[in-house]
Amino acid sequence: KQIVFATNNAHKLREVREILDDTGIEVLSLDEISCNDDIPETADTLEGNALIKAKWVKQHYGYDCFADDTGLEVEALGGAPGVYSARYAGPGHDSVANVALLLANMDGMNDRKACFRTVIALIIGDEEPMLFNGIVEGCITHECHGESGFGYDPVFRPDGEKRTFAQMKEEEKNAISHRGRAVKKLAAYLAQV
Ligand code: ITT
Repeated sequence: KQIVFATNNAHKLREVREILDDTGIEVLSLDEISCNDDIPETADTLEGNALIKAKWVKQHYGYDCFADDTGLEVEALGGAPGVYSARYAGPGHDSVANVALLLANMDGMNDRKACFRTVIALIIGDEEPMLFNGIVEGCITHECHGESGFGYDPVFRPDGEKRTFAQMKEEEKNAISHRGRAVKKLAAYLAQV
């Protein structure tokens, strides 16, 4: 089975391909369907943005596809940055700036509980879109640890672990991550359609 992953994030693509490696599902990138659109993510929920991205590719390119919208929700910040995780430090700023702002905003805070949440929207043929979610609970560290992964990985330590996601191998992160959990639900669904 071939399916397009509607993402411009090369790290997400890599992780998802690794998770789906032994399933017989072939994941095509936007590059491979010659799509380099900057899809407007204007919704104020993860579900909404995942649906916008998947519907865009279905409508404009005709492919069966799925999209991933992910947010980091910090309890003591009232759930921020949440759906705005990609633009936390403002438009045009990268993950390094987002992470620096998060650590600055949490300076002196003892309650560092947080979770990563992924919502995947899937569109097959002319069926109604399906949603799959994955969540991992953890805490925000006081400084960056580790070099692997991407985004907020250097400051997120999942519960029950001594290491941040950025200190883990990709397979270790995938085994417990928000995205790993959502993609496994997606794979189980695709296996029976
Ligand atoms: P696409 O929309 O093209 O898929 P994106 O990077 O814009 O890619 P999101 O809109 O879902 O993705 O934004 C999520 C933000 O959260 C973004 O800043 C990522 O760097 C970060 N993020 C997403 N998944 C993450 C993960 O597994 N670990 C750490 N940070 C992550």
